[in-house]
Amino acid sequence: TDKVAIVTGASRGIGRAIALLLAMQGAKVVCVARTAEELEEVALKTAGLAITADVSDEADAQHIVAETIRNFGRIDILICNAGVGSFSLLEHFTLEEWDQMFAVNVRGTFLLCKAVLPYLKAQHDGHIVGIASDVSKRTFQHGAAYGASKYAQDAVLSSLRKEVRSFGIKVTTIYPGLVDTYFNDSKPGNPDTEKTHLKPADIAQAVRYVLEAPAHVVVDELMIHPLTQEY
Ligand code: NJP
Repeated sequence: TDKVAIVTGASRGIGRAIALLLAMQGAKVVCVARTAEELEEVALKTAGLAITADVSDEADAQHIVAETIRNFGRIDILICNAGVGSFSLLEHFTLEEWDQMFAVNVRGTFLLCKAVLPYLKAQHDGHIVGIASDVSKRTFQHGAAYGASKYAQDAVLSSLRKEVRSFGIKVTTIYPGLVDTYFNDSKPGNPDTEKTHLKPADIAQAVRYVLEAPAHVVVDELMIHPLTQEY
């Protein structure tokens, strides 16, 4: 493939694994995150473009898309992966934490989708893949803020799917269970999570599967859990 793909949250965890796999398959990858240093390492490995940006900022979202077009002339794939989460009883959440989860998980998805759409529509082609969560579809204690943001992100993506189908644009939402990443201040690779969590590469393989569907097929939704996870 010689496709051009924007991957948000590409510096670590799931986004990094997606960026590496897409690059291995020959895609030109635009790697986005807020922290330049980690991002440069991934951009080097993917021989792609690193853009330090905050997906929750409208000017940054437009900049990501403009730079992609300036460098590669088109956009085929947008992976809305950047996300944050923290967990506590509702009464202990601060307004700041609430707003931050909605800013990155919901506004970020909205802004990036909005910014790429004119290009995908003009091409009459393109694929948006959102990394949502299994908790986009169920509630749990300590998850009021994160869960609400992931329900909202899911609604953004599934509304969009219905709006763009007639333009030849696919929208896929992936709902992972536990994945061994840096999410919520965790550290991947410790022996405890070996059996209980998916690996970022497992999600990257799911992304590959949905992207490789024949032209007439769209995978709307894909839920993926570790076999051991109770939910
Ligand atoms: O998390 P992590 P994951 N603008 O922390 C970037 C969902 N998910 O890979 O900006 C731009 O290792 C951040 O870079 P930096 C989850 O909700 C996960 O697990 O420098 N980029 C880093 O590259 C999320 O949507 C699990 O801090 C921003 C990346 O995002 C997605 O999977 C379960 C940004 C985060 O890497 C990837 O999370 C589930 C911003 N404003 C869903 N804010 C799980 N891990 O168990 C953050 O159901 N980033």
